[in-house]
Amino acid sequence: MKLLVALALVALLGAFFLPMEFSVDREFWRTLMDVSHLPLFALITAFCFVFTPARLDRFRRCRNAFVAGAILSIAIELLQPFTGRSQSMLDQLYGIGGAAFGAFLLYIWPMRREPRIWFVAGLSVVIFCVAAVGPIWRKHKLLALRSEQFPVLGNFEKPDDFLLWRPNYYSYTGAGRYDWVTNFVTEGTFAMEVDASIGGWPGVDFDAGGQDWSGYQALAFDLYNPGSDFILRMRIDDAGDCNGYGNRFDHELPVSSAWNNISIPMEEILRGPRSRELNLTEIRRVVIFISIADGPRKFFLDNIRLTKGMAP
Ligand SMILES: [Ca+2]
Repeated sequence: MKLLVALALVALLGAFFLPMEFSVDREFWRTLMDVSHLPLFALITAFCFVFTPARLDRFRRCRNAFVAGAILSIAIELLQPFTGRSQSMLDQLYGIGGAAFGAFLLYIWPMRREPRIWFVAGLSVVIFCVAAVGPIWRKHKLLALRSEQFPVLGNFEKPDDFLLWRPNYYSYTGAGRYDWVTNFVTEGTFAMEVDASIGGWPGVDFDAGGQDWSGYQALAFDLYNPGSDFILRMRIDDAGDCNGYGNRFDHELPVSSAWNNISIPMEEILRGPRSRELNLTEIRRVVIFISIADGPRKFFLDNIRLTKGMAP
C-alpha cells in the first residue's frame, strides 16, 4: 500500500516539471493549471498523511501532512524554472490552500457521521469550489468577450480586453509593459500605451485563439508615436508551425512621428509565409513589437480591428 502511494506521489510531483506551453486560449488554460494546484495538493497531502507515524494522534498526523504538502508546494515552484516551467507565487498559494483543505478533510473524516461535521464539510467544499471555479469562470468569460467583440481585436474599453494581450516575451531578458490610458484615443475612451523598453523584442502579443479572418480585407489599427520615426514589426501566426522566421506573417512597417493609421491588406497576410499560405481561418496570435535596437520607446494603440474594405 505504502509503495503504491509513494509511486503515485512521485508520478504526481514529476508531472509538475513537464514543460507546458499553450498556443491557444492561453490565459484560460494557464488559469486552469494554476487552479488545479488546489485539488492536486489536497491529494498530495492525503498521500503524505499515509507516511505520518501512526503513533501520533490524528491532529498531529494531519498537521504534519499539511506541512509536508505546503513545503512540497513551495519547493516545486522554486525548482520549476530549472525545467522550463515558470515559478508562480499564486501557484504556491493555491498549493498551500489545497494542502490545508486536504488536511482538514482528513481530520474530520473519522467524525463524518456527526451532522455538524456534515455542515462544516459542506461549507468547506463550497468555499473550495468557489476558490477553484471563480478564476476559471472569469477566464471563460474573457474568451466569450473575444468572440463578442470580433472583428475588433482590441479597443481597450474594458479591463478584460487587456487580459487578451500580454507583453511580448521573447527571451529571459524581460518584457515591456502596457498600460490603460485616456490619451491618444481614436475610438471610445481608452487606448493602450505600450512601453517597449525592456527585452529583445518588446511589444504586445494578442491571443487570437483560432479566429477566422477569411471574410475580411484588412487588419487595421491606429498608432500614435510620440517619438521619432521607427520600424514597427508584426508577426501573425496560424495553427501551423510558425516557429521559424518566414514561416508565418513577419512584417516591417515604417512608422512616422505622431498619428499613423495602419491598414495591412489581408492578401499580404495570406502570402506572409515563404513556402505556404497563412491559414486565415485559424489565426492564433498577433504580435506588435519593435526591435530593442529601435528603442527604447513608447507608442499608443487603439481600435485594432479587421475591416471589410481597406481602412481610411
Ligand atoms: Ca478605445
